[in-house]
Order: sequence, then structure tokens, then C-alpha cells
Amino acid sequence: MKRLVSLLTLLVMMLGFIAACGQQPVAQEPTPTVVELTEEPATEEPAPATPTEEPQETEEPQETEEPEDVTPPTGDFEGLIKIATQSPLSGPQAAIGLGIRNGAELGVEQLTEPLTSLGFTVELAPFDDQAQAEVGTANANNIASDPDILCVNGHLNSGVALAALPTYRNASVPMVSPANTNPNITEGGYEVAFRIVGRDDVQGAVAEQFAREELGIQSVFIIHDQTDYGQGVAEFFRQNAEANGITVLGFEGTQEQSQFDSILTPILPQNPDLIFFGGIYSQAGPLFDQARRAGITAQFMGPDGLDNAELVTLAGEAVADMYYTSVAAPVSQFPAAAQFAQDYQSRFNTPAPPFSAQAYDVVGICVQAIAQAAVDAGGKPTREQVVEALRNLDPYEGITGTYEFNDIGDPTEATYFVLQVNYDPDNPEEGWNENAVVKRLTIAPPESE
Ligand code: ABU
Repeated sequence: MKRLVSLLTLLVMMLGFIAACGQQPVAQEPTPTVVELTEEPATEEPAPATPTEEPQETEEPQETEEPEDVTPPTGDFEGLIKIATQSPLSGPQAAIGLGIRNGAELGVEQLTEPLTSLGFTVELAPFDDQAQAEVGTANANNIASDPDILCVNGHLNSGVALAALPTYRNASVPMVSPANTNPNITEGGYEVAFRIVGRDDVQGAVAEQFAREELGIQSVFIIHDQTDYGQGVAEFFRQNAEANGITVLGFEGTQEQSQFDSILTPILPQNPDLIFFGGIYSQAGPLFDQARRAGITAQFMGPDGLDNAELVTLAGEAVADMYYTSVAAPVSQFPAAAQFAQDYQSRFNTPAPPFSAQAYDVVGICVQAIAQAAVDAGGKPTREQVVEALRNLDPYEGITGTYEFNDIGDPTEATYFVLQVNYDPDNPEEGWNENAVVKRLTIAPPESE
């Protein structure tokens, strides 16, 4: 089924792209990086077109229970352990941020047995970073000063995570992101930083390759939101486009959230084949809607920040059938997440959005690492011991994939999707869950220097 695509890599100059990026948005110019998606355009594995409702009955034959080593670990295992989340729970990006918090909440309810069976009590500590670097950093200070918090599940926004990471590093707080894609999360030298999703240097290349080879795009106008994430992935798209002969008609950043006339008016006469937007759905929605109303006929594309049904609510028909890339994808694409999707719907009365199942998996990863560190330590572990356990994590089988980390905290392989929007204005959330997967690529992270 899953064809492994070896992918490779990369040449790079990742020079000054070290993220001193506190603020969000940040006008930081990423160093040009072109990821070569070598060999045949990565696997086209038209992922399960229609999600099966029933969890695919597990393939594994039933194992006979063989008591191995039943000696209980010895030590002092009492006490409280907290797993924090950091994501926007308010503001325009809350649709994804709440999904991360909610997914983690289910994770703490369902996945903490390795710790509770030892004798620990486990709680979730959710923080609202508001998608703002300064808020995320203030939260990080509170997290650092709470000794019971042994793992952070977050952030959504790479710029916010990059602002908070110096604080996490100083306090040895491990951060495992279910969503951050900026390369500097793991390339920045923060030994406490981990993620389970892919990276924008690869995502930008995947998007560009699809635009050129599958859509026949010859000209593009690129717009971004001036954040580490949005500008970064837009830059990666541009580098690949220029290297491969697509005419880049413009590259503009804007923090405007609602009125895009001044950007769109000059684009109209240039008649690009494609507008690529690097950013989040909350800005992309009105941008695409207004572009169509202005008479722009270009196709639209963007990255995983668009992976939320709110895009349909905000953009309407302008995004019907549009293609986008994602490192997350609707939960329907993960057969092992079927029970999670049901539980999420029952609990929160709304379908599980993209990134919520990844946040659930991050809880499982934190729990496995903390439990291993506790057993090794004979008691409640230090944060340093949890970081070490994450670094040496035994492959964790989650509902969205099996995860272990390389030397810098990237997953040893990541899945990149190209999806097509299933436009259902009457029920955007359920419609979104049935977006069609056009490509599903498994790609190892580029080698760092
Ligand atoms: N990768 C999706 C969320 C945006 C970010 O990484 O900043």
C-alpha cells in the first residue's frame, strides 16, 4: 500500500534562516532552498478516496498474551504530571487551535494509562497563545515555572513556537508540535523541539511540482502573510518555481485581513495562471473570494494553513475544487482515527478538524516518553529526562502514523498530501472531511548540515 518514496534531498543553503523570529508576523527572508523531489514524482497513491466509516479491522492477527516481564517497576511514582497545549483558542485561527486543544483533551482522557498505572495523575493544561508571539512567550514563561508540566503539545503557528522556544530551552521543557512546519523549528538548534509533521521546504516543493506537472501552471503570483510560516512556505514555492521555469509575476506580503483591493487590482491585468497564498485560512478566505469577485480567473493554491472548513465558509464558491497541500489532512484519511473521529464528534459536537488527530497523537508520544523516563528514573522524571526519552523514542504507533524522531527532532518520515476541496456550502465541516486526496507522499526530512 504505502509505497515508500525515497526522496531526497536537497541541497541547500540554509544560511541565515535562523529564526530569531520573535514577532509574528515576521518579515524574515528565508534563505533560498530548493528541495528536489527527485525520482518519479513521488508516489501517487490516491489515498482512500472515500473514507471508510468503520475502522479497518486491524490487520494484526490476535496475539496470544504472553506475560513477559511482569515485574512492576520500582520507585516513587506518585504525583501530578501535566501536559500543556499551546494554540490559538480565540481569534481568527481558533478553528485549528481549538481542534488541537480538543484532540489533546481526548488524548489525556484516553492515552495516559502508561502513567496512571504507575501511580501518577495526569492533567491537561491548555493555553491560548492567540496566534501571537508575545502571548505564546508569556504562556511559555508560565509553563516554565510550573514544575508539573513535562511536555508541551503545540504550537499551531511556527512564528509563535519560534518565539517561545528560547524559553522552553532555558527551562528544558520539551515541545512536540502537531502542526509547525517551518524548518527552523528543528533546524534552529533547540534540542527541546520536536514535531510530527513535515516541513515547508518539502511542502513548498510538493506544491510547486503539482502546480507545474499536474495543473500545467506557467505563471504564478505569490502572496504571503509575512509570518515565519506563510512567508517561508511562499518563498520555498517561489524558489522551486523559478528553478523549474514557472514565471513568477509577483511576490507580495500583507498583514491585511479583510480588504485586498490594493493587492488584487494590479494582479488582474497580469492574468496569472495561479495565485499561491502562503498563510492561514482566515486570511486566504476573503482574499480568494475577493479575487474571484474582481474578475481574476487564476487557480488558487496554498499550504496546510488552509486545511480547515472555515476556508469554505469564508471564501464560498471561490474555493470549490481548489487544490491545496497539507501535512495534516482531514481525519477521514486515517483509518486508525475512525474511533477518534466518533469520540470527537460526540464530545465536542462538531467534526474533528485537521490537526486534532495529530494533537491526540502528540499526547500519546508525550505519555510514552514521560513513562519511559519515569521508569528509568524510578520516579517522576525531570524535564531533561523527558527530552532524552523523546530523542530515543521507540516508534510510537498513533492514529495518524508511526512516529520516531531524527537527531534534530523531525519525524523520520512525514506525509504530504495534495487535496482537492469538496465544496459543500450547506455543511462545510462534513464536506471538508471528504476532500479528495490527489497525492499522498511519504518523504524523509531533508538532511541538515
Ligand atoms: N503548518 C501549519 C500551521 C502554520 C505554521 O506552521 O505556522
